Amino acid sequence: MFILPEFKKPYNAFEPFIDEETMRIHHQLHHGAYVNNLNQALADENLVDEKPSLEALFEKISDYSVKLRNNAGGHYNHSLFWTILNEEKNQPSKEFSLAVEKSFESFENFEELFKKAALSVFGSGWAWLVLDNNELKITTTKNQDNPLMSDAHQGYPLFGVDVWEHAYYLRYQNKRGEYLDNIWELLDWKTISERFKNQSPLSVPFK
Ligand code: MN3
Repeated sequence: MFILPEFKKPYNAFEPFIDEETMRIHHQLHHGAYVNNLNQALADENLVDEKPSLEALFEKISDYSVKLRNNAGGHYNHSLFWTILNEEKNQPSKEFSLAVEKSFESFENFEELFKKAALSVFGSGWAWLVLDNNELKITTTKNQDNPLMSDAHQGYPLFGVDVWEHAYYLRYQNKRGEYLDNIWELLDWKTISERFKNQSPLSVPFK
């Protein structure tokens, strides 16, 4: 069974950019529900004994139910999201910075393009920076879809930003742009640079 990863910081760690109540509800209730519903969906499809990884499920995602799709995506997306937020600012690696400049000319331009993409998501979804054939690209997905899903084939996600209203509504209401500007202050460039270097599978807890 998948289990909800522990939240490794106090829920108020990202104040004032993301408020404590939003973080608590987002982790315990939203992410918690994705994990529970994913376990149910795996049971419904007799997949529990196989103990498939999230990446293995994504490879054959169109073979499975919508419930499995939404909740496997929800579990991966949120597990990744918590790891790429850090209230202590850090710097990207040289290799990653060069790749950003190669694809987007400058970091400032990258930030602007990312924000534009994230604002363009109609309704609920995610904006992503992916690595596709050694090239950085900005993409978006609807609902809890993930760039690794076989019918999306967008590449390996270096980081994603949750643009569901539940990620920001308490503090920002309809001001998604302001949330995006502020979340940029929290991105953990060290972790993102490591994902760029290693492209490791996401580590998620089981019991
Ligand atoms: Mn969310």
